[in-house]
Amino acid sequence: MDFPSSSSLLRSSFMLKPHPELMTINFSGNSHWSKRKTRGHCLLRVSAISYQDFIDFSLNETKRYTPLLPSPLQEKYSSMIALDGQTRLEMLSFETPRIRVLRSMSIMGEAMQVLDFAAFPKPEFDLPIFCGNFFTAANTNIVVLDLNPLHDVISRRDYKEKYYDHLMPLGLKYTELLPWGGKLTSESIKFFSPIVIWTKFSSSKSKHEILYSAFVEYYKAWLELMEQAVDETDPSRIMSNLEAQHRYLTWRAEKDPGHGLLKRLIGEKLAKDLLRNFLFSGIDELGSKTFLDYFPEYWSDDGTISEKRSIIGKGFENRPWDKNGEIVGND
Ligand code: BLA
Repeated sequence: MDFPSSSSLLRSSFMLKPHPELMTINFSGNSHWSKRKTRGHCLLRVSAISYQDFIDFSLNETKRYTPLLPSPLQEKYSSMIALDGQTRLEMLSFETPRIRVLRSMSIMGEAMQVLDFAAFPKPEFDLPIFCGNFFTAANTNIVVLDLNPLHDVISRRDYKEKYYDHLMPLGLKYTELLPWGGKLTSESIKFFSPIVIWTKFSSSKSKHEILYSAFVEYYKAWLELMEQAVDETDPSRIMSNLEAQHRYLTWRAEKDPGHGLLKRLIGEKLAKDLLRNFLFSGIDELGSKTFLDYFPEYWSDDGTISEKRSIIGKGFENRPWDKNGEIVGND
């Protein structure tokens, strides 16, 4: 089954001149957040939601563990204004002795706020990849927060035990507060861990506060793992980490659900460059396999990569792991 890259709702909120009501969010409560009254409701503008606190926290917290060094990506990627002339993209990138790339991209506009934050370990470490992806538009928030497993948690029980068993209570706490977001591209599930937070919600002060504390706790948990990690010296294990990370980068640079929006924001050429050389940088350096080598099911009749986002289709109406992090599946 194929499906459009993004809903007409999201397209209209970006492409058309935004209707004032589409740019606001129902909100009731007292806060310092920017709000205005319309027809008796307190409305919170999308542009009043900011992911800056998330970035500030993560950089300050990382510095408590390790020196944050500038990344070579900084020179080329810092900020951009989208084709609409008002939406702003901000990029930050660093490295540390154990982190190959620590980077964030935030998108700030009247119709959307986005954070894409990731930490990619050096190949000597089999650490999970930290992944915080938050998309906020007028009517919805789409959230993925996870310590994405580098190796398969189903076939590699040792990997699940090493990194996730002790984090299950943390995962359970937040997956109750931020419930499963419903069906998603089935291929994605293999890139997710048993503690993944995949959720959708309408904006409210309390939901955004929960999301912030989930991000803080997940990032702290990841930093602790990084601190304790022992670097691998066996060349075959380093190679296996390298290939697993390359496969992950190859998948996301080609099929991440945010691509359509990114292309509309900055045009196809710049979007491709940003994806391959900033967001998922390492594709050209960590390995030489192609997308079709890793995912041959995407071959199309003319020998190119199928444009479908998913070959299997959407699945997983409910959370497919039990409280012990065992896959139960419920496609
Ligand atoms: C939607 N983003 C989604 C969805 C997921 C993710 C699961 C639901 C749609 C689907 O089923 O695929 C996120 N999927 C991920 C992540 C991984 C994965 C993080 O496999 C990691 C392995 N989202 C962003 C950014 C933008 C963005 C940077 O992170 C925009 C620039 C937008 N995400 C975005 C939009 C949608 C979406 C617009 C709705 C698109 C749609 O449903 O077609």
